[in-house]
Amino acid sequence: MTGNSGSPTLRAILVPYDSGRRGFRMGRGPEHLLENGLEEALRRARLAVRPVVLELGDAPPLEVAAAFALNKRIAEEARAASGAGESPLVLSGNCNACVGTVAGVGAEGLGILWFDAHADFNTPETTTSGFVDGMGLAIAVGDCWGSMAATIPGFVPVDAANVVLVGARDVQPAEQERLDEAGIGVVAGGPAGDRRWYEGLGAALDGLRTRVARVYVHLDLDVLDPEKVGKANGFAVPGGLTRGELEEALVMIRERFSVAAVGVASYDPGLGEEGAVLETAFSCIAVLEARDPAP
Ligand SMILES: [Mn+2]
Repeated sequence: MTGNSGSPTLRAILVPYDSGRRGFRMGRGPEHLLENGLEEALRRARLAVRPVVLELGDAPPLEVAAAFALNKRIAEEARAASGAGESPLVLSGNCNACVGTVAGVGAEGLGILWFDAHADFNTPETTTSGFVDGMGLAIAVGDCWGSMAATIPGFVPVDAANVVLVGARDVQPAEQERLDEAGIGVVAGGPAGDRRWYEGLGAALDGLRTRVARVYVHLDLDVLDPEKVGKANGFAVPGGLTRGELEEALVMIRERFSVAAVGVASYDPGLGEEGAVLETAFSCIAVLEARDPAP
Protein backbone atom coordinates (compact mmCIF):
# COMPACT_ATOMS: atom_id res chain seq x y z
CA MET A 1 0.00 0.00 0.00
CA THR A 2 1.17 3.52 -0.65
CA GLY A 3 0.50 6.99 0.67
CA ASN A 4 -1.16 9.79 -1.27
CA SER A 5 2.15 10.70 -2.82
CA GLY A 6 2.54 7.18 -4.12
CA SER A 7 5.27 6.51 -1.57
CA PRO A 8 5.19 3.64 0.90
CA THR A 9 3.91 4.92 4.22
CA LEU A 10 5.43 4.50 7.64
CA ARG A 11 3.18 4.95 10.63
CA ALA A 12 5.47 6.77 13.06
CA ILE A 13 4.11 5.87 16.50
CA LEU A 14 5.56 8.45 18.91
CA VAL A 15 5.80 7.47 22.58
CA PRO A 16 7.14 10.64 24.25
CA TYR A 17 7.64 9.17 27.71
CA ASP A 18 10.55 8.11 29.90
CA SER A 19 9.69 6.16 33.05
CA GLY A 20 6.07 7.23 32.75
CA ARG A 21 6.86 10.95 32.56
CA ARG A 22 5.93 12.79 29.38
CA GLY A 23 8.78 14.73 27.81
CA PHE A 24 11.23 13.77 30.55
CA ARG A 25 14.83 13.07 29.51
CA MET A 26 14.64 10.47 26.68
CA GLY A 27 10.91 11.19 26.50
CA ARG A 28 11.87 14.30 24.53
CA GLY A 29 13.45 12.22 21.79
CA PRO A 30 10.45 11.18 19.67
CA GLU A 31 9.07 14.68 19.10
CA HIS A 32 12.60 16.05 18.65
CA LEU A 33 13.12 13.60 15.78
CA LEU A 34 9.77 14.55 14.25
CA GLU A 35 10.35 18.29 14.59
CA ASN A 36 13.92 18.20 13.27
CA GLY A 37 13.67 16.63 9.87
CA LEU A 38 12.30 13.07 10.12
CA GLU A 39 9.69 13.55 7.41
CA GLU A 40 12.03 15.45 5.08
CA ALA A 41 14.80 12.87 5.48
CA LEU A 42 12.46 10.01 4.70
CA ARG A 43 10.83 11.85 1.81
CA ARG A 44 14.27 11.93 0.21
CA ALA A 45 14.23 8.13 0.58
CA ARG A 46 10.77 8.15 -1.07
CA LEU A 47 9.02 7.20 2.16
CA ALA A 48 5.95 8.99 3.48
CA VAL A 49 5.41 9.33 7.24
CA ARG A 50 2.11 9.46 9.10
CA PRO A 51 2.84 10.46 12.72
CA VAL A 52 0.64 9.43 15.64
CA VAL A 53 1.51 10.70 19.13
CA LEU A 54 0.45 8.51 22.05
CA GLU A 55 -0.71 10.19 25.25
CA LEU A 56 -1.27 8.62 28.66
CA GLY A 57 -3.70 11.24 29.90
CA ASP A 58 -4.28 11.65 33.60
CA ALA A 59 -2.81 8.63 35.29
CA PRO A 60 -1.04 8.19 38.60
CA PRO A 61 2.77 8.36 38.26
CA LEU A 62 3.42 4.63 38.42
CA GLU A 63 6.35 3.63 36.21
CA VAL A 64 5.30 0.02 35.67
CA ALA A 65 1.64 0.81 35.05
CA ALA A 66 2.56 3.61 32.65
CA ALA A 67 4.95 1.39 30.70
CA PHE A 68 2.27 -1.23 30.14
CA ALA A 69 -0.51 1.28 29.45
CA LEU A 70 1.67 2.76 26.71
CA ASN A 71 2.48 -0.70 25.40
CA LYS A 72 -1.22 -1.47 25.01
CA ARG A 73 -1.61 1.64 22.86
CA ILE A 74 1.55 0.81 20.89
CA ALA A 75 0.22 -2.70 20.19
CA GLU A 76 -3.09 -1.32 18.92
CA GLU A 77 -1.39 1.24 16.68
CA ALA A 78 1.18 -1.20 15.34
CA ARG A 79 -1.54 -3.70 14.52
CA ALA A 80 -3.70 -1.05 12.86
CA ALA A 81 -0.70 0.15 10.86
CA SER A 82 0.09 -3.35 9.60
CA GLY A 83 -3.59 -3.87 8.75
CA ALA A 84 -3.57 -0.66 6.73
CA GLY A 85 -0.45 -1.68 4.84
CA GLU A 86 1.74 0.80 6.72
CA SER A 87 5.05 -0.11 8.35
CA PRO A 88 5.11 0.48 12.12
CA LEU A 89 7.99 2.73 13.16
CA VAL A 90 7.94 3.19 16.93
CA LEU A 91 9.84 6.22 18.23
CA SER A 92 9.97 5.95 22.00
CA GLY A 93 11.70 7.30 25.05
CA ASN A 94 12.14 3.86 26.54
CA CYS A 95 13.21 0.55 25.03
CA ASN A 96 10.40 -1.40 26.66
CA ALA A 97 8.15 -0.09 23.86
CA CYS A 98 9.37 -3.25 22.12
CA VAL A 99 6.79 -5.26 24.08
CA GLY A 100 3.79 -3.52 22.52
CA THR A 101 5.46 -3.46 19.12
CA VAL A 102 5.99 -7.21 18.94
CA ALA A 103 2.45 -7.76 20.26
CA GLY A 104 1.15 -5.55 17.46
CA VAL A 105 2.99 -7.28 14.63
CA GLY A 106 2.72 -10.78 16.13
CA ALA A 107 5.44 -12.85 17.75
CA GLU A 108 4.80 -15.94 15.62
CA GLY A 109 7.86 -16.62 13.53
CA LEU A 110 9.34 -13.28 14.56
CA GLY A 111 12.98 -12.62 15.38
CA ILE A 112 14.30 -9.65 17.34
CA LEU A 113 17.50 -7.86 16.32
CA TRP A 114 18.36 -5.71 19.32
CA PHE A 115 20.97 -2.97 18.85
CA ASP A 116 21.87 -1.50 22.23
CA ALA A 117 24.91 -0.76 24.40
CA HIS A 118 23.03 -2.65 27.10
CA ALA A 119 21.14 -5.91 27.23
CA ASP A 120 17.92 -4.65 28.86
CA PHE A 121 17.71 -8.21 30.16
CA ASN A 122 17.25 -7.72 33.89
CA THR A 123 14.22 -9.00 35.78
CA PRO A 124 12.70 -7.68 39.02
CA GLU A 125 14.90 -10.28 40.76
CA THR A 126 18.21 -9.24 39.15
CA THR A 127 17.85 -5.46 38.77
CA THR A 128 19.72 -3.25 41.21
CA SER A 129 18.41 0.03 39.75
CA GLY A 130 14.69 -0.75 39.71
CA PHE A 131 14.54 0.78 36.21
CA VAL A 132 11.77 -1.03 34.33
CA ASP A 133 13.45 -0.07 31.08
CA GLY A 134 16.36 -2.34 31.94
CA MET A 135 13.90 -5.24 31.60
CA GLY A 136 12.39 -4.56 28.16
CA LEU A 137 13.95 -7.48 26.31
CA ALA A 138 13.33 -9.80 29.25
CA ILE A 139 9.63 -8.90 29.17
CA ALA A 140 9.47 -9.43 25.38
CA VAL A 141 10.71 -13.02 25.72
CA GLY A 142 8.33 -13.74 28.60
CA ASP A 143 10.83 -13.83 31.47
CA CYS A 144 9.08 -11.37 33.80
CA TRP A 145 6.05 -9.13 34.33
CA GLY A 146 3.99 -11.86 32.66
CA SER A 147 0.63 -10.85 34.13
CA MET A 148 1.15 -7.24 33.07
CA ALA A 149 2.31 -8.30 29.60
CA ALA A 150 -0.80 -10.45 29.24
CA THR A 151 -2.90 -7.27 29.43
CA ILE A 152 -1.39 -6.13 26.11
CA PRO A 153 -3.63 -7.19 23.24
CA GLY A 154 -1.96 -9.89 21.13
CA PHE A 155 1.08 -10.30 23.38
CA VAL A 156 2.85 -13.63 23.02
CA PRO A 157 6.47 -13.96 24.14
CA VAL A 158 9.10 -14.07 21.42
CA ASP A 159 11.23 -17.23 21.47
CA ALA A 160 14.51 -16.16 23.11
CA ALA A 161 16.41 -18.38 20.67
CA ASN A 162 15.28 -15.96 17.96
CA VAL A 163 16.88 -12.90 19.55
CA VAL A 164 20.27 -11.49 18.56
CA LEU A 165 21.77 -8.72 20.67
CA VAL A 166 24.15 -6.46 18.74
CA GLY A 167 26.60 -3.85 20.01
CA ALA A 168 26.24 -4.58 23.72
CA ARG A 169 29.21 -3.54 25.84
CA ASP A 170 27.72 -2.76 29.25
CA VAL A 171 26.10 -5.99 30.40
CA GLN A 172 25.77 -6.83 34.08
CA PRO A 173 26.96 -10.26 35.29
CA ALA A 174 23.44 -11.39 36.19
CA GLU A 175 22.22 -10.35 32.75
CA GLN A 176 25.09 -12.18 31.05
CA GLU A 177 24.21 -15.31 32.97
CA ARG A 178 20.59 -15.01 31.87
CA LEU A 179 21.58 -14.33 28.24
CA ASP A 180 23.71 -17.48 28.26
CA GLU A 181 20.92 -19.57 29.79
CA ALA A 182 18.39 -18.27 27.27
CA GLY A 183 20.70 -19.02 24.34
CA ILE A 184 20.54 -15.46 23.06
CA GLY A 185 23.15 -14.69 20.43
CA VAL A 186 25.36 -11.73 21.32
CA VAL A 187 27.49 -9.85 18.81
CA ALA A 188 29.26 -7.65 21.31
CA GLY A 189 30.78 -4.19 20.97
CA GLY A 190 31.50 -2.77 17.53
CA PRO A 191 33.74 -3.55 14.55
CA ALA A 192 36.48 -1.04 15.47
CA GLY A 193 38.05 -1.68 12.09
CA ASP A 194 37.97 -5.46 12.41
CA ARG A 195 36.07 -7.20 9.60
CA ARG A 196 35.71 -10.29 11.76
CA TRP A 197 33.00 -8.46 13.68
CA TYR A 198 30.84 -8.48 10.53
CA GLU A 199 31.57 -12.18 10.02
CA GLY A 200 30.23 -12.84 13.52
CA LEU A 201 27.14 -10.78 12.79
CA GLY A 202 26.63 -12.51 9.45
CA ALA A 203 26.88 -15.94 11.08
CA ALA A 204 24.34 -14.96 13.76
CA LEU A 205 21.96 -13.59 11.11
CA ASP A 206 22.37 -16.67 8.92
CA GLY A 207 21.57 -18.88 11.91
CA LEU A 208 18.50 -16.82 12.71
CA ARG A 209 17.36 -16.98 9.10
CA THR A 210 17.04 -20.75 9.35
CA ARG A 211 14.31 -20.15 11.96
CA VAL A 212 12.49 -16.92 11.07
CA ALA A 213 11.84 -14.81 7.97
CA ARG A 214 10.60 -11.62 9.61
CA VAL A 215 12.20 -9.45 12.28
CA TYR A 216 11.61 -6.55 14.59
CA VAL A 217 14.69 -4.29 14.53
CA HIS A 218 15.29 -2.37 17.73
CA LEU A 219 17.69 0.57 17.71
CA ASP A 220 18.60 1.96 21.11
CA LEU A 221 20.68 4.87 19.81
CA ASP A 222 23.25 4.36 22.56
CA VAL A 223 24.54 1.51 20.41
CA LEU A 224 26.39 4.35 18.63
CA ASP A 225 29.90 5.33 19.67
CA PRO A 226 29.49 8.45 21.85
CA GLU A 227 32.93 9.76 20.82
CA LYS A 228 32.76 9.08 17.10
CA VAL A 229 29.06 9.88 16.59
CA GLY A 230 27.52 11.50 19.66
CA LYS A 231 26.11 10.80 23.07
CA ALA A 232 22.58 9.49 22.56
CA ASN A 233 21.60 9.36 26.22
CA GLY A 234 22.91 9.47 29.76
CA PHE A 235 23.53 5.72 29.79
CA ALA A 236 25.93 5.76 26.81
CA VAL A 237 29.29 4.05 27.35
CA PRO A 238 32.53 4.13 25.30
CA GLY A 239 32.88 2.00 22.18
CA GLY A 240 30.06 1.00 19.88
CA LEU A 241 29.26 1.61 16.24
CA THR A 242 29.83 4.49 13.86
CA ARG A 243 27.07 5.59 11.49
CA GLY A 244 28.65 3.71 8.58
CA GLU A 245 29.09 0.56 10.63
CA LEU A 246 25.50 0.58 11.85
CA GLU A 247 24.21 1.18 8.33
CA GLU A 248 26.31 -1.70 7.03
CA ALA A 249 24.88 -3.99 9.72
CA LEU A 250 21.34 -2.94 8.80
CA VAL A 251 21.96 -3.62 5.12
CA MET A 252 23.02 -7.15 6.13
CA ILE A 253 19.65 -7.49 7.88
CA ARG A 254 17.72 -6.18 4.88
CA GLU A 255 19.45 -8.71 2.65
CA ARG A 256 18.19 -11.57 4.81
CA PHE A 257 14.85 -10.65 6.39
CA SER A 258 11.55 -8.93 5.96
CA VAL A 259 11.39 -6.07 8.47
CA ALA A 260 8.06 -6.29 10.33
CA ALA A 261 8.62 -3.22 12.51
CA VAL A 262 11.37 -0.81 13.51
CA GLY A 263 11.86 0.73 16.94
CA VAL A 264 14.09 3.75 17.62
CA ALA A 265 14.49 4.43 21.32
CA SER A 266 16.37 6.19 24.06
CA TYR A 267 17.41 9.42 22.36
CA ASP A 268 17.85 12.29 24.81
CA PRO A 269 18.28 15.47 22.75
CA GLY A 270 19.16 17.44 25.87
CA LEU A 271 22.77 16.21 26.00
CA GLY A 272 24.07 18.65 23.44
CA GLU A 273 24.96 16.25 20.66
CA GLU A 274 25.33 18.19 17.40
CA GLY A 275 22.81 16.27 15.34
CA ALA A 276 24.95 13.34 14.21
CA VAL A 277 22.88 10.92 16.29
CA LEU A 278 19.67 12.40 14.87
CA GLU A 279 20.92 12.14 11.27
CA THR A 280 22.08 8.60 11.91
CA ALA A 281 18.62 7.67 13.18
CA PHE A 282 17.05 9.03 9.99
CA SER A 283 19.48 7.25 7.68
CA CYS A 284 19.08 3.97 9.56
CA ILE A 285 15.29 4.15 9.25
CA ALA A 286 15.68 4.82 5.53
CA VAL A 287 17.98 1.81 5.14
CA LEU A 288 15.59 -0.50 7.01
CA GLU A 289 12.42 0.73 5.33
CA ALA A 290 13.72 1.01 1.77
CA ARG A 291 11.47 -0.99 -0.48
CA ASP A 292 14.26 -2.14 -2.78
CA PRO A 293 16.01 -5.24 -1.41
CA ALA A 294 19.43 -3.57 -1.73
CA PRO A 295 19.18 0.07 -0.62
MN1 LIG B 1 18.08 -0.06 25.75
